[in-house]
Amino acid sequence: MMEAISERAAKQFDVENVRRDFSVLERKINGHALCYLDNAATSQRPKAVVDAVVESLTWSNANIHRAIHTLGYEATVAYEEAHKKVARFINAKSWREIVFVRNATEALNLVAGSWGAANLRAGDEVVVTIMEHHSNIVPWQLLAARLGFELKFIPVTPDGILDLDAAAKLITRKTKLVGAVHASNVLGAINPVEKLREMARSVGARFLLDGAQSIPHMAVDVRALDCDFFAASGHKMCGPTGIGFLYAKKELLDGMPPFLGGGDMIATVTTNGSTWNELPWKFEAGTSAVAEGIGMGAAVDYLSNIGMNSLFEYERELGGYVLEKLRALPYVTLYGHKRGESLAVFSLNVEGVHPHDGANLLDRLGIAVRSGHHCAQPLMNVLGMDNTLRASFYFYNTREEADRLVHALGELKRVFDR
Ligand code: 7TS
Repeated sequence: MMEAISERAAKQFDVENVRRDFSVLERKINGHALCYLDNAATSQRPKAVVDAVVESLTWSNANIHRAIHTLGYEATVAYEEAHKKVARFINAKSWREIVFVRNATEALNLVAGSWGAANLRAGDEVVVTIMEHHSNIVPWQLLAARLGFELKFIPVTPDGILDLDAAAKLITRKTKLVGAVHASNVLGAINPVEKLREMARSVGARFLLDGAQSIPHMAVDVRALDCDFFAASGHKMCGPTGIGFLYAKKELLDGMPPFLGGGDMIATVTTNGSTWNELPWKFEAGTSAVAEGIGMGAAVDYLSNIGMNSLFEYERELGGYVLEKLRALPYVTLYGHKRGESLAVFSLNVEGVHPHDGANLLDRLGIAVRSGHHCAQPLMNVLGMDNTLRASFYFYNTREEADRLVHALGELKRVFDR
């Protein structure tokens, strides 16, 4: 039954049609058609997003929330509308729960710097997973050094999935926040976040999701997830760089102190003190990334038009195809993808080939992948790897591109065996 539904959804999705929205896919790199498999680092942007940014910069450029002239009004309305689009996209109760920031990193720093600094003290514990990107580790380490609370890590099993038995023991009455990456940027694993949320709730802890990798690929419903915080970057979901968002429940944002102080985030300022603007502006200090915010709104429109379920099914089917091919290569070690559901993100090593050399040779064949530690060194350490090659697919990738990757890995092996 699942098979049939999945096949149908994948058929409705017309990859050749969506590829036409991305001019960059027409590029030749070193004489080969570009095969872009570095989507976990950043996605490409469709024409609709580029047009929205250019349109804003060209025709409606003004500062927002300040001027009463026409351009100021247009920019203000469009920027606010982008918040509403993001709110609808993730099914937030109110658009005032959406705070625009620079990227997921800034969203996570906002949670630590505002909620964390106001609510954590010595004796408390914050529990995150060992799969976190550095951006959901380092802000907590910095704060722990100041406040004296403890940061603990949920381990992974040798299969590369979260160890929920260990999580159940680590999450106790001392735990004030449980934070988890929704989908891993290294292993592709989609984490059992509902189970973690239940553990967090059972001890009265807040629950934070790093959705930087999940939201580009799957339908996200923050009310169904019932998370307190959700962080994302625009540039991984077809939007511009320099823009991302933090979702947080309104009652939490209401009680949190501002993160940055300055223009636009205040209601009144006197020499004795200040009062804060209404949400979300209380957390958006200074002149906003207006065109980028509008671009992220256009990205959300674009993805909604495709349909996140149809996109997810297409990628699941493509990911299954890639997995089968990679597993058939005896000289490739693939990390993760052993149990549970995963995105089409494949971290691997080719016997006898350093990942940087591998990535370099793949680039000569027009194939863009990332090599390195993927900003997840604690995970790499426990899995016993320093560096990997990572091929991360998105909805505009095809089976032909997967075949090119597999063929090129064979080339790598042959070249380095010589
Ligand atoms: N969280 C996860 C899970 C990520 O994968 C990344 C970026 C971030 C947070 C931070 O996003 P930023 O937009 O604030 O930088 N991950 C990667 C990657 O895997 N390769 O390059 C960036």
